[in-house]
Amino acid sequence: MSIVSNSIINADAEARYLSPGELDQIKSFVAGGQRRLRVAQVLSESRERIVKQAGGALFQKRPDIISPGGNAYGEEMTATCLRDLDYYLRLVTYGVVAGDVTPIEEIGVIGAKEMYRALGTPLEAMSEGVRELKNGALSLLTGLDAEEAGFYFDYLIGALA
Ligand SMILES: CCC1=C(C)/C(=C/C2=NC(=C\c3[nH]c(/C=C4\NC(=O)[C@H](C)[C@H]4CC)c(C)c3CCC(=O)O)/C(CCC(=O)O)=C2C)NC1=O
Repeated sequence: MSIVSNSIINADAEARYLSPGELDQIKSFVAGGQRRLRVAQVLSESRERIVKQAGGALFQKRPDIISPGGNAYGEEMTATCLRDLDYYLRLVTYGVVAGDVTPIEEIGVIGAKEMYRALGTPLEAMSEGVRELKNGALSLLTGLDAEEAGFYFDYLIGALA
């Protein structure tokens, strides 16, 4: 789940101390801690705005999904669609805090494509929605903070496409 717990599990499986290489990796994980927490805080605090804007941008690009016959057509389905965008933004904050894509993968990627196919939800539009989340999120971040967040959004965009 994170470099710390993974390293401990691996080392203990071999009944050994953490190796210098593992300690180095943990050191850089700890050194980036402030930044990751700051990024997660910004995204959490701005979640409503980020999701609303991303939804608006997605529906403008893909009016078909909210038109009759579209997967997100009708008030209830549109709300479910926005809820999914909020889910994915939340998962990105988990990844940022953990410094690892595993929580995103385990909670929101494994089995997701099959599920969306079964629901008739267009995956490329879902991925596009995450891209819009990224645009909104990165407009609130700069430098290494933006880079850090961008990594997790890019992972998800690729995983859902
Ligand atoms: C945190 C992990 C997690 C995820 C990811 C998740 C997704 C998820 N999205 C669903 C539905 C849905 N998801 C969408 C989303 C969209 N339709 C579109 O055309 C757009 C591309 C997109 C919005 C960007 C829609 C419209 C439904 C309802 C589809 C239906 O009921 O026919 C459902 C089916 C059950 C339900 O309606 O709640 C699940 C489980 N649930 C979870 O617990």
